[in-house]
Order: sequence, then C-alpha cells, then structure tokens
Amino acid sequence: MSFLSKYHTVSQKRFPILTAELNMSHSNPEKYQSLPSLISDIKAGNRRALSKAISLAESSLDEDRNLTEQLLQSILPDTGKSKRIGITGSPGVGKSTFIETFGLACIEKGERVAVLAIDPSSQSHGGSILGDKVRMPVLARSEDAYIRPSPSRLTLGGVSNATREALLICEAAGFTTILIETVGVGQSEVEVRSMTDLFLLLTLPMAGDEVQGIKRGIMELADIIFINKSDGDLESFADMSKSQIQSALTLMHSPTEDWKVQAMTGSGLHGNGILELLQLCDDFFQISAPHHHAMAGRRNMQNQEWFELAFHRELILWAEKQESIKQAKIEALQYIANGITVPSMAARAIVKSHLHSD
Ligand SMILES: Nc1nc2c(ncn2[C@@H]2O[C@H](COP(=O)(O)OP(=O)(O)O)[C@@H](O)[C@H]2O)c(=O)[nH]1
Ligand SMILES: [Mg+2]
Repeated sequence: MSFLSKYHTVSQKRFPILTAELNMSHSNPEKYQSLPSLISDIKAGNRRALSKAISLAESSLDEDRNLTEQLLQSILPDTGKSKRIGITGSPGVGKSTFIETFGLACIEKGERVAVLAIDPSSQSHGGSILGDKVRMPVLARSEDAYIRPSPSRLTLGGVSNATREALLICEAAGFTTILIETVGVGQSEVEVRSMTDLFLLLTLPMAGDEVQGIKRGIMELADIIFINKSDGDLESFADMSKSQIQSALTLMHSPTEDWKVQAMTGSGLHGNGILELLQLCDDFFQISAPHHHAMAGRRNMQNQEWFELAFHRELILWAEKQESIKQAKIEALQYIANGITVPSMAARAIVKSHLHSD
C-alpha cells in the first residue's frame, strides 16, 4: 500500500467526515451543520459558503485544519481550471484601481472573477478590506466577482498557505479567473509568482534612469509589465518608459517557456490599454494553456514547492508543541545568554537529541 493510500484510509478512520454528517457548530454557529452541505453549496457558487470555507482554511485550530483538509480533498477534482493571475507593484502604483477595471473587463468577456489579496505584513493592520472596498466599488457589487482581503494574524507562511487553499476553493466555486494582488514588499512577489500562471507587474511612466529603479529581481518574475497611470501629466513619459523597459527586458530571461515578456502602457483609472492587455493575457494563456507542457510543468512545480513549504511548516509547528523541545529551548537560551554555547550548535543539538531516535 502506498503512503498516500495508507494515509487516506487512516484519515477516513480518524475523521469519517466524507461518509457521515459532521457537526461543525464549534466553528460556525450559523448555517453549516455539515461539511457535505458546505461543499455542495460551494460548488453551487454560494458566496456565503465560499467565505465560510476560506475562513476555515485560515484557521490554525487543529479541528478546523482537519475539516479544511477533508474539504480540499473532496473539491480537488473541481480545481485547476482557472486562469491564475498575480498582480504586483509598489504601494500606490494603482493595483486595486486597476483590478476594478480589469476585473470588470474580464466579466464582460464572460469570466467569473475572484480577487484574493496577499499581504504577509497584514498582521498588524488586519488586511486592507476598507481600502479595497473603496477602490473596487463596482466589482465588489458584481454578481460575478468575489473579493477577499488578505488573511491577518497568520504566522510562519500561513498567509501563503491559506491563499493557495482559498484559490482552490474559489476554483471549485466556479471562478474562472483568479486575481491575486500582492502588496509589493518583501517576499510577497515571490510567493504570488509561485501560485499563479501569469505574473503582471504594474509600474509608473518614468523618465530615463528611473527605470533602473524597478528592482531587477521583480522584473525577472513578470510575464507582462503594464505601465499604469499613462494618463494626464504622466502620459508624456509613457512611450519612453515602454521602450526603456523593453530594452532592459532584452537582457533578461522570460520566466515562462515559449513566452516573450512584453511591456505596454495604459491606465487602470481611465481604462485605456485594458482591452489590449486582456488580449495579451489571452495570447499568454493560449501559449501556456493547461494542456500545454509549460503550464502543466509550472503548476506541477508549484505544487511541489507548496508541499515543501507546508512540510517545513508542519515540522516546525509540531516541534513547537513538544514540551521536551520547549524545555530544551529555554535551557539553550540560558546557555546562549551566558556565552556558554554557540546558537547554531544549540539548535542542532536539540534537533539531534529529539529526532535521532533510530
Ligand atoms: N492618474 C491615475 N491615477 C490612478 C490610477 N490608478 C490609481 N490611481 C490613483 O492612485 C492612488 C493609489 O491607487 P490604488 O489603486 O489604491 O493603488 P495600490 O496601492 O497599488 O492598490 C489612488 O489615489 C488612485 O486614485 C491611474 O490609472 N491613473
Ligand atoms: Mg491596493
């Protein structure tokens, strides 16, 4: 028996949720009494069920994690069919405004659009719900859109894990385009790149040397660079900006096989360039459609990365729960404070003494 089939049997025995009605009243005092009804409501596109499921995925309580796993396992066949688009750019570049216009243009073409935000620094201010409701007023009210701000108060890679799970849940709920907005600081671009097919970088029209100011590392992640706010006073810089970015791009590798990275100008606020951008996105998804090896390969690699991250996270969460490890850490910190031991040595010694039981 393979490891996974063994795991499946064990998990069915321990959490017989897929076969029996399960009381969920602890985590939802309102509507859902059972996981099967939550799952069928998600698949029917019920947004209350969708929000409920995403909240469940954001919870770190053991019993909520168990429920989330069962839920994800049972919706898995309904996932993977959307266009996953990451959107990044410095704060203020116009991402939220852009998403309103771009999202509505996608809906015009028959898509159903979910917007997720990833903001690993959101612990302190609890996400950007207020800002985004203001910036996306029409999209927020559309029947064919769903906007979910970044989860707050999650540690240890919890935000990116929860966002990946939210993405799958949105796919099962029938959303065909998933836009993931990143705050554009720290590790968040790399995280969003690693969970999306197409990565879109927004920048501003700039003069001359300022193009150098776009971080090369971020430019290398992008499939399309959209020079936003190419309107009003800044419009005169737009074309120059575009040709400079294009020449910088000739020195870089495309992050996506068979795709040539392109720069274009437009305005999220006024809508110019948005239809052209949509066409370019269509071209991208033609080239790297799900049956195409580039897309299949990327998604497979992303799942492997997700597994590695989740595995590390689980190991650390497990270790932090062990009383004996907690104790050993307290002692180690005392030794370190007294200058008796080297920190790296103390860390390794604890792991060695707890894991080398064979
Ligand atoms: N002129 C102009 N202003 C814009 C455009 N998009 C956004 N803005 C303005 O830029 C500011 C920041 O926009 P926002 O969408 O919140 O940026 P975010 O921080 O990247 O999400 C707001 O005052 C917007 O009204 C645009 O295309 N053109
Ligand atoms: Mg924003």
